[in-house]
Amino acid sequence: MPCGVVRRRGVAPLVVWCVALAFLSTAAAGCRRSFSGFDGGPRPPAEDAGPTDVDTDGDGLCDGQELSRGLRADNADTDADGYSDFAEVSLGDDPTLPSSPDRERLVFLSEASMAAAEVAVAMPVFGAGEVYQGAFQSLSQVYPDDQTAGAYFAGATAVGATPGTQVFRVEPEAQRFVGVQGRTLLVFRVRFAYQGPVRGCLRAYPFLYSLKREDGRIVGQRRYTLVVVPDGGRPGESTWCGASPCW
Ligand SMILES: [Ca+2]
Ligand SMILES: [Ca+2]
Repeated sequence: MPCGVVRRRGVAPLVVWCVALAFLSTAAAGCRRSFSGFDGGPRPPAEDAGPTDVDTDGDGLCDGQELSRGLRADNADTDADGYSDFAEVSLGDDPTLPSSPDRERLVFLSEASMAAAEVAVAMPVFGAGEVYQGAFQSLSQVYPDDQTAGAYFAGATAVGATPGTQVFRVEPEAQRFVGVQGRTLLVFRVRFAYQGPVRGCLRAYPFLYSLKREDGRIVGQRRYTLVVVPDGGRPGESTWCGASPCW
């Protein structure tokens, strides 16, 4: 026990040390409460966080949540990066950091009939003749509607490898590379198509693309966010969908 380390130096240092440990423990517990969120954790107590049923800026995040996270309750986009506080919190991004979310991991899909989007996913492997197969997976729904990225998923294909000579065969529709030898970059294309009702506001859905070896082991994984954008709009100009009641 750390307290024992200072016991030889007298009672006063021991008390100070223990009080400090108790303070830090309490502070850490408070932080865990504040940042519990869409993983199903409890809301912070009202007396710690402020109003829990008022959403002054209408972004979907209650004033109490905004204050407990150091966000502006009167501004839907605290860091002015075009992504609402509620969207960033729900996706696990940092609503106080303009460089978050990572723009390299966003896929934009227009909310218009026949609209399509795609992303190239490249993952390196070091093969010894094995089979590698890609797989799309929607992450659990964190935005307050009934959709996931899977609702817009239109298929994925294996498109090529670098160097191509180190792959025996490519099976595009099966998302599979057969007989991979040595250090090789495997490239897949993941496609989305818009379908469903027009909501006229931005929303975002996370998804994973994973690479499995033939023994079932996942050897690569990338996380992206599909951002559905009103026709002709974009982040920074269009309004983000909120939540009612606020979270
Ligand atoms: Ca709010
Ligand atoms: Ca933001």
